[in-house]
Amino acid sequence: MRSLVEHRLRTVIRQFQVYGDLLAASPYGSGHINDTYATTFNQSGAPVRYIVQRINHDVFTEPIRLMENVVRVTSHARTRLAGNGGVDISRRVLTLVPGLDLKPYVIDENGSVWRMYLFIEGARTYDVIETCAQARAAAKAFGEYQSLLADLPGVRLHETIPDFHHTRRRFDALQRAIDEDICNRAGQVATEIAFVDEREGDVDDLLALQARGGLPERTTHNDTKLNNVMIDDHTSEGLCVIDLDTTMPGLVAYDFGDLVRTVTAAAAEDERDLEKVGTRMDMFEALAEGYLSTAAAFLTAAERASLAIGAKLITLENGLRFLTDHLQGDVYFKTSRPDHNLDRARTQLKMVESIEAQLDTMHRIIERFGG
Ligand code: ADP
Ligand code: GN1
Ligand code: MG
Repeated sequence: MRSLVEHRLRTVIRQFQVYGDLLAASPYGSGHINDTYATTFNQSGAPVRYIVQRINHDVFTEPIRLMENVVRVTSHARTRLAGNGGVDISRRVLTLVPGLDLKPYVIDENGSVWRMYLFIEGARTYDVIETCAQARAAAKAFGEYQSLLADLPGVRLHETIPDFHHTRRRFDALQRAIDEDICNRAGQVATEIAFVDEREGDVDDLLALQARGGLPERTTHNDTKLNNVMIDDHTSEGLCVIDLDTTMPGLVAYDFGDLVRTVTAAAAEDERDLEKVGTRMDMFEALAEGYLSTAAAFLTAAERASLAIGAKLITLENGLRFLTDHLQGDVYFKTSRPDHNLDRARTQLKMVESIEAQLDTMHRIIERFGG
């Protein structure tokens, strides 16, 4: 007998405009937020795959507005790519499959919002980087994504998570979690709390610069971790930027920074052996080269100078967020073992230390590639 979950999934899938018989559906990927499934249909005798996702509405409280953003962003990127004479466009930008009512999503009986995308074949995402060439390719793709969205027409995109990268508010949220200590875990993380407290002044760096008008607001991705870009299996190029839920107004420094956080890391985000954790400068160099090859043309001098700071701050921010979630009882990020968020927080703080030690070199490398 099929499980209730599978039954619900099949019921939702039937409401998308897709031909053929559903052959299989199973959980897919290692994202921390949405529920992602790979599904396979028999279409005229050939298996064709689609991605189906349930949007996490605890995290994204206005999923319909979020989908409005996704439609605008993917339509604009598709038009721009076609205008540039691009080929293979359905592998270079996400394509939504509409519901039977032609809406770009389906709402299930529990009120959850689901979407379906064409499955991008012949490409994959990586949780841990393998080569400098992949780093260069991933960064080039995110630079191009920002560049494609630089002339997005119409009103400002919805902020799908308000204050998503407001580092001061992230710091304050951690302080509240420490004060409340609802799971009685704060005693266990005194070292981590002390580390973060020493850096309190830093959390305002980019916020202050932006408030003074020193950094422009752009349309940014805001979740540029390595496993949010598909790398082509054959050409190794950064083919398609995915996970567009947080594409909204933001600072380019955090997009570049999250690449540094996830790509230069010598170990996985949840590695327990901190001896293995640190930032690798060969990877950083590849990122700077790749990113600036597509982004340098539209960046201001102040933005270029903010990139390395962005790397430090977004890594600190992830450390703050994982630690906050640990103290609050693991309610935000998906976890699969006890102390999972604590392990993640520790790697992030170790990465912050490593980035701090190499900040001057990072600035010099960025200058070399067009800063
Ligand atoms: P989350 O918000 O949970 O991180 P993602 O949108 O990043 O969800 O999807 C999770 C994983 O599913 C990705 O890392 C990627 O491997 C895979 N994936 C997502 N969309 C597609 C797609 N259109 N084609 C192929 N794989 C995809
Ligand atoms: C989440 O959705 P995913 O797994 O790509 C999170 C990011 C964090 C990241 C840490 C919407 O990204 O902000 O940096 O985990 N996404 C959201 O790995 O909170
Ligand atoms: Mg993702």
